[in-house]
Amino acid sequence: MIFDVLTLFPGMFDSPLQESILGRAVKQQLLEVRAHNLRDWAEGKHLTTDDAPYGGGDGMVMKPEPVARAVAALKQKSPAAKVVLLTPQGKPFKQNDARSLAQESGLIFICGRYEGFDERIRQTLVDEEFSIGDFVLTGGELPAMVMIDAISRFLPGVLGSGDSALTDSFADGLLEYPQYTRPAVFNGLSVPEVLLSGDHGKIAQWRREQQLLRTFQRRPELLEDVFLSNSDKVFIEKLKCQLEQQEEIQGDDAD
Ligand code: 4GX
Repeated sequence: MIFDVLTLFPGMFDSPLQESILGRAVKQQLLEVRAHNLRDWAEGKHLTTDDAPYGGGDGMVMKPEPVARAVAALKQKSPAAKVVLLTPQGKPFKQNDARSLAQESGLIFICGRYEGFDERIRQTLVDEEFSIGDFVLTGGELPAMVMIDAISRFLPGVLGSGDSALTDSFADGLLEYPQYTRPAVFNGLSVPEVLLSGDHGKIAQWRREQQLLRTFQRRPELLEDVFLSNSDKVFIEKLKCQLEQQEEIQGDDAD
């Protein structure tokens, strides 16, 4: 897969792609990231890529023409590539988006600096607009790198069989169960006995219940979109009853 990135800071993509799993995948040519300097498509003595906003106000706005020229040039080489814009106003980027974008032959990421884009970039050049979370960063480069990382895990051969994308958190839409390794006691805390029992059926059941418990406690909204077996549903009903009882006790205390 080819990821083209338009940015004023192409160097930001170097080291994350040289290390660890992505470093190996790049060496094996399973993916390629081409970071292009947007200034290469700028014009004028100062090669400006930004300008003051119409209507006044603080901050600068990214000019549309350099981005349009750059996207046109990149699309000549990869006509099928989808153009992705990173902004806090975008659609929240989810694991399912990573999974489906991994099916594309190429993606072109537009990374903004400044306070904003000329709206016509969004209207005429962009296929999909994503946000990686409800916080404000200094530019779109780290969000693009985050998306490249999450998408690359779904490309054939990138993950070894050990850390398969199919078996980890979110593969089934639930949070992960707690994991333990040696020593058996650490800072006075023991490993749950069931994990030492050797009973693989019991261990699988405990892990499933821990996943359900964690998801129920920390991210209950995720349970709406998950396939639940009958025994999963029974377990969650128990959790709901426990929660109601606790709330009754707290209500009584307050009286
Ligand atoms: N998830 N940012 C983009 C510059 C900018 C401002 C306005 C277009 C319009 C972000 C996020 C994010 C900060 C990237 C502002 N570009 N992107 N940048 N959160 O915070 O994706």
